[in-house]
Amino acid sequence: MPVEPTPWTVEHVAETTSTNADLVATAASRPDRSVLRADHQTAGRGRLDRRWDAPAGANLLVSFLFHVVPDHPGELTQRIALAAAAAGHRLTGLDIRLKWPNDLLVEDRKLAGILAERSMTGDVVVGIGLNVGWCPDGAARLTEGGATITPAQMLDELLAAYDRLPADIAPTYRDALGTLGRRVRVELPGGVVEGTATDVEADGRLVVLDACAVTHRFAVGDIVHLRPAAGA
Ligand code: BT5
Repeated sequence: MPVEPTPWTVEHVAETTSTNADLVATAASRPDRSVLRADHQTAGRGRLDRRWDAPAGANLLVSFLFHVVPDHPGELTQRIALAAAAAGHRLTGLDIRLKWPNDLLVEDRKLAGILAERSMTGDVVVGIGLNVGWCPDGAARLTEGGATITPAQMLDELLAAYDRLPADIAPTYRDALGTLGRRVRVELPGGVVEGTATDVEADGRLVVLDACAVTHRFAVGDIVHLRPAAGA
C-alpha cells in the first residue's frame, strides 16, 4: 500500500509583508507541509534582495514549509517547480518550461519565480510567485490565452500535482528543464561564463561546457538563455 502523504495545512491571509518571511519566522510552531497564501505582499522578496511584484488579488503568492528535508534540499524547489508547471499546464494547456535554477517560463517569458530559504531550526521554506491574472511587461501570465483561473484554483491544482510526483523526480526534472541544450550566460559576482548547458547533476548543479571545452559546474547563479549562434 502506498503511504499517504501528510496532509497540507493551508492558511490564507489578505495581506502580509512576505509569505516566505512569515513561514521562516514561525517555522517551529507550524506543522510539516504548512502552506501560507496571501492575496497581497507589501514586501514580496525575490532572490538577492530583489523585489517580487503583484497587484492585490491577481496572482498566486504562496510559501510551503517543510520540516522533512531531503539530503539535497534543492529537491524541494524542484518539486514545487514541477508541480506548478504541471498544474499550470493542466489548467491552461500552456507549454511551461523550467529555467535553471528556479524560474518557470512560457516561450522564454517569466511566469513564476521561486525563493527557497532555511529557518533557524533547519526547516526549508519554498515560496513561489506565479503570475495568474497580471504580469509585468515582457513576462507571462496563466490567463494570457483567455483562461479564467483564480490563484486559489491554481494552488489547489499545484498541491494535487505535488502529491502525484514520483519518488525519483530526476528524470522528470531533466525533461522539464528548458535550460538543457541551450546556450547560456551564467552571471556570477566574480564574472561571466558563456557556454552550452549540458546537464544537471543529482545535487542540482548545472553543468556548462564553454567554447574552450572547459566544463563548469554551478550551484548558484543567474543565467540568461541565449539565442542559438548563427548557423548553429
Ligand atoms: C524570484 O526571484 O524569481 C523569486 C520570487 C519569489 C516570490 C515568492 S512570492 C511568495 C514568496 N514570498 C516572498 O516574499 N517571495 C516568494 P528573482 O529570480 O530574484 O527574480 C526577481 C526579478 O523578477 C525582479 O528583479 C524583477 O525583475 C522580476 N519580477 C518581479 N516581479 C515579477 C513578476 N510578477 N513576474 C515576472 N517577473 C517579475
